[in-house]
Amino acid sequence: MEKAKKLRTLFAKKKLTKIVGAHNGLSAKLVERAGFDGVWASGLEISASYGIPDASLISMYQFLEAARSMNEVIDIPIVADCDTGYGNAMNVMYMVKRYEQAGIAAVSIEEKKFPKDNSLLAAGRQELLRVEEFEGKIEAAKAAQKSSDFMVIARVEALIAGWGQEEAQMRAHRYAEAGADAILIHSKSSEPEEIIEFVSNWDLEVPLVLVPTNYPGLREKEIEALGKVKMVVYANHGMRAAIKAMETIFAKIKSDGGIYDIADMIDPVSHVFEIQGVPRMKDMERKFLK
Ligand code: SPV
Ligand code: MG
Repeated sequence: MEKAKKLRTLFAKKKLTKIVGAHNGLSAKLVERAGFDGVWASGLEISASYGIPDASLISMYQFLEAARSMNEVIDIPIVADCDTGYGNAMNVMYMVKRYEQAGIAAVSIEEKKFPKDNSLLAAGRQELLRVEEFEGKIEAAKAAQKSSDFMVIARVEALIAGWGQEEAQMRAHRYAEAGADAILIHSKSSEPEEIIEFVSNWDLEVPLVLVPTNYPGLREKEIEALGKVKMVVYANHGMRAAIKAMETIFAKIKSDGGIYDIADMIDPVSHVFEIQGVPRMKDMERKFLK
């Protein structure tokens, strides 16, 4: 089944769709192997993988290549975090064509001004577009897609920018009416009350998407009980686990003066080979290397 259709099928189910952030083939494969429904091609993770801030610094093609390399090695759908859509409505149309052609199931674009800053950044620049301009970008995205299964998620940043519940509801309504297939409502509050209030007041059929990074206390069961929320995004937890593990092992090798006491802290290379698909390659070798 096509990836966009797969994602549509997941959204049609009653249960919550759970996707996890990744930035390359390896991390995407680990998300799939862990049993999640899809991959979030995280702008934060992809930027961090270059060792640079999540601030519209790398180009659309670099983000696309990351998403494409993930998509090629997994069977679950990708929701690509496309930041602001890399410019205005024209950039959005160009972007949607390329992402859809690459087999990406959905794109998420946010109502921030280009260049953006990460939403969770303390004292980050959280400047929002005029509502009309972002409506135009959603309409442009929907006009650019070919298959009706491809999804465009509108990401509301009004709570992140501190503009309040009323503004967030108004903007979310306008984007839903402009054709968004889902509304990602983002919050950086450390308590879930802000998001719960938004979800409780949501009165359209268009489903909601949550990213509970800053309010990790809100569990899947509670999200399901709220209704209206169809997808949850665990946006960056693989990368943060990897950073911690790498920092720990590098510090230990440095202080030990060697790699003689770390075997139980790392995976054997055989596990790496297995994830890479070496056994299948060996089967092919037996068949075709003559
Ligand atoms: C990302 O993973 O890049 C996101 C989520 O957009 S957040 O970092 O919370 O903005
Ligand atoms: Mg992002």
